[in-house]
Amino acid sequence: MEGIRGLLHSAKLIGPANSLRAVRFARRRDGVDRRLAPVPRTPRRTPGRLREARVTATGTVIDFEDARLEVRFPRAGQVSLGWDGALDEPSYAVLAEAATDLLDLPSPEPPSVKLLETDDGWRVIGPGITLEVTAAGAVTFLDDDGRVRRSDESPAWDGAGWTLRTRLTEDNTVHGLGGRAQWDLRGRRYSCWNTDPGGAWLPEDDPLYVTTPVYAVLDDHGAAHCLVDNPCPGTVDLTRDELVASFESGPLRIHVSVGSLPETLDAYTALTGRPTPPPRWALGYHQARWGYNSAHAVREVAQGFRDRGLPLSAMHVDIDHMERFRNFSFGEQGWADPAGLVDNLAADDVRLVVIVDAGLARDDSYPIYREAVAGNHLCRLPDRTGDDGPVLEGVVWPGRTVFPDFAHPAARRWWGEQLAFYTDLGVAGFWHDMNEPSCFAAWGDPTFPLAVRHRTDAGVVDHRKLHNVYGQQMCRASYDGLRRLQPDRRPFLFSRSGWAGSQRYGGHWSGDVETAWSALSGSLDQCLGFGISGVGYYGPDIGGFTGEPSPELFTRWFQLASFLPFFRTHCAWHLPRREPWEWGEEVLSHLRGALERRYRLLPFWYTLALENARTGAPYVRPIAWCDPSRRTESNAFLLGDDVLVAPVLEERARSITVRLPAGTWSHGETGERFSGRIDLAVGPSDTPWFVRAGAIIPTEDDGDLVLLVAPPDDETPPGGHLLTDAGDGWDEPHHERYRVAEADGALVVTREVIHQGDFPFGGVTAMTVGGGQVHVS
Ligand code: MIG
Repeated sequence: MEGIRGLLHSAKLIGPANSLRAVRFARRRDGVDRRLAPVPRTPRRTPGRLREARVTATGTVIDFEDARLEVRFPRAGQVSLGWDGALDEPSYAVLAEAATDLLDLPSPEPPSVKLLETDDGWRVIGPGITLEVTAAGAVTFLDDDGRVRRSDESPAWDGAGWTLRTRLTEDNTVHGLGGRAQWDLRGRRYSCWNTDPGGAWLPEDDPLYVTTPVYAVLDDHGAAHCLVDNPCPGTVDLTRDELVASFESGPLRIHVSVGSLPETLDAYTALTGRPTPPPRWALGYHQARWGYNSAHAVREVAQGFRDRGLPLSAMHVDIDHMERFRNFSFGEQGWADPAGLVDNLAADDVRLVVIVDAGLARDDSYPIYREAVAGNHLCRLPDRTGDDGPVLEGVVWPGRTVFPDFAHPAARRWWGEQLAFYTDLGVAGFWHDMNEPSCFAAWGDPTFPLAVRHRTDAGVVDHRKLHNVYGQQMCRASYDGLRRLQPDRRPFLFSRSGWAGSQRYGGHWSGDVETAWSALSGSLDQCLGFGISGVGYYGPDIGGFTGEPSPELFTRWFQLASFLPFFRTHCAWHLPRREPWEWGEEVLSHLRGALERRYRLLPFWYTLALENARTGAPYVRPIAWCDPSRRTESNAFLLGDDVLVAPVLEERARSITVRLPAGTWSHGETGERFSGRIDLAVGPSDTPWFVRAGAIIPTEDDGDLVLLVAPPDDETPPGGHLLTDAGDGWDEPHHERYRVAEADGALVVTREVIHQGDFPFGGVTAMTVGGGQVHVS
């Protein structure tokens, strides 16, 4: 929103005093940035002619007249390319460099690489992937079957900036780029600059909070997945028959994996870090709201769930819990006994999750601010000579606000220690907001001045080079802090902003998604796109953040989110209450159905979470996961490999058309068997879901493990598996595998324990999806 209308809108939201400050901030920012040296422009440069190529200890070096290309093979089917030393520059994405202090890193042997001279350049043959490099520096990527998976023109430099063009065929689709609200991204140009859209977003809005240059290009054979490992400002232009990546500065460095979609995500998360597994409770239902303004209000809501027999795993408190919007505080009024609140919730097995903003109140009476100043942990502006100048002051909820320099190792460590305030009280989870970073600015980009200096492990850089990883480094600081504070617990953390590798620290949520039917499917597209970008744990604000959903829209959103990893209702303070019983008895019965199904399916969700942490396979998978020819579809999705969900995404829908992937599928509620394209009637309580024939889905009932079996068809039965553990901690999960067979006219499931670990269930029984008898042996 621009101009006067935008100003008025934000004045209403943030109040008159902060609006005035926002004007002053924008003016000061423009002043500071006017002195910023522009990115130098020099004549366009290309690599020039190829001179020689040789194999080195780590890969291959190819020298051109005016540039050097280095090629490394981190693992089979994956290749890293860097121009002019880019592969040796520090990375926030790649594990070896960006690792959290606490991870053990394997150092792989360099793989064997062969170099062959061709008519027009060199062929570099690595494990599972071959490059054809032309004399001009164009690169074609081939898989082991000799199929072209990707084809790049030779790059071009313009001063510090560069452009890389990748050919697209007409039937390629492109997905990912962080948290975009569209599945197939072709036809538009995308900015890579993390942005708080300020207000509510709709699917057509871009950029949003997470804009990582990571994407998959799909065709009938599978995927070419690519990370452009450069956090500097850039764009990805998909308006023509090519993908044009242009960056203002920073390393020209890409990591490409080829193969099936599952293989490429495995390779991507091996390189940039496996997703951290959430504790088990985080897969249940979360109730949030901006506006729970006392411990009493929180307790009352939790009680509302208990009184009605509705399951609940966590209550979230927004900035309302803080004393004058100060991180690491509880308000003096209404929040006198936070430990008591935690205990009270714990009695019902409910956890408390708190919001943490990136900024800190600037106030000498606030001890955390004084410590941050004393420890020199805050972001600074340059002085006249370009050295460290005054501390950056922005405007956020506390009014005058300063910001930790999360790029700085000592600041990260200090920040991590502050979380003890919450963990000592028993707070179980952390919700990171405003870390794009976001500031109230009356006009222009609502973030830091670009001139802000960040003290990274590898020297001082200005905000242009750090902006996109600020949120990710905040997560790193919190995650490492939590690991130190509670070594036996798995951190639960989710963040509005992030970048490549954020999955090491936690998940994301939608941020301020608009209340609209288009945003309902937009939030599913965002989930699928995050999955391609390496982040599995995601969920939207059910009902949308800023509007009043109709009971129907709320119900459909709740039903969709009950099939997404992060299942949470949230909205802005000025809206009516949204707890499940606020909608009347009829709606409550639909919501109760979704909640109860979710909790029955928790062993399945937990298996997906632990699988995600092992292989990077997202919980929520596009249909293209099993059928690349259906890569444009995003109105239905897979959970794992064997469950298909066809959510109702349209207003007043009375029926829904579902195209089942190959084979027979059992309806999740009735057990009725279907295949191909079907039309199904849907009532207000229905969210059609199906289980693939022969699959076995772990569910639970009253402490028992219940194996849900979809009767096999003529195809080979895939069976199923279970990963589980004590619900938290770092012990190797219990792993068992199941097969189903028919014996004497009855179905029999056999269990095979692959790794004996903590097994938290009483008995083990089985039944068919429709409730029919199955024996367990
Ligand atoms: O400027 O903390 O996206 O979930 O309720 C708004 C108040 C700040 C934005 C988050 C939203 C949260 C709200 N925050």
